[in-house]
Amino acid sequence: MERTFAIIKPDAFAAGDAGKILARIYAEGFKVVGLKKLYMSKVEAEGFYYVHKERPFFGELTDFMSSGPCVVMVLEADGAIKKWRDLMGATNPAQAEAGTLRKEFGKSIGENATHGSDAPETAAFEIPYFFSGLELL
Ligand code: 3AN
Repeated sequence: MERTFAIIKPDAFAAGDAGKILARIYAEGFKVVGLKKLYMSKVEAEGFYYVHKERPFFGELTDFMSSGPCVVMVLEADGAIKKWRDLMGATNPAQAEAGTLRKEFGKSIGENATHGSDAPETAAFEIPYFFSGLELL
């Protein structure tokens, strides 16, 4: 079993799509090991996305992620990292395949409804950024 870190981003949460996204997560067979709503500060968003700090969209990305509440989760499944990224679809919703979450709920490359760890090392940083061990029992 593998764990990955996932976010229902502020755009999808504000649109009232969190329940529909969670229903898809369960339907696809993930175990939800951790889940909470939070309202990230700008500094917290900058820390989370520090690997992107040199990218031109870093300011826009961290403004957006701290623009409203989101839902952070730890999902468990066989091959959870790839399985969740497949369910999310391409970063740009316009290029995401039919049936993916970003196709259905994303608005743009920045406001794309969901986040998921892209590798085991990323998950190993992202999970403890938001969750303590006690929250994942
Ligand atoms: P992914 O989330 O699919 O791994 P990355 O790692 O390329 O995509 O980008 C990290 C986040 O930065 C994405 N979730 C996306 O919302 C945002 N992002 C990527 N490219 C752009 C862009 N050109 N303009 C605004 N935001 C972007």
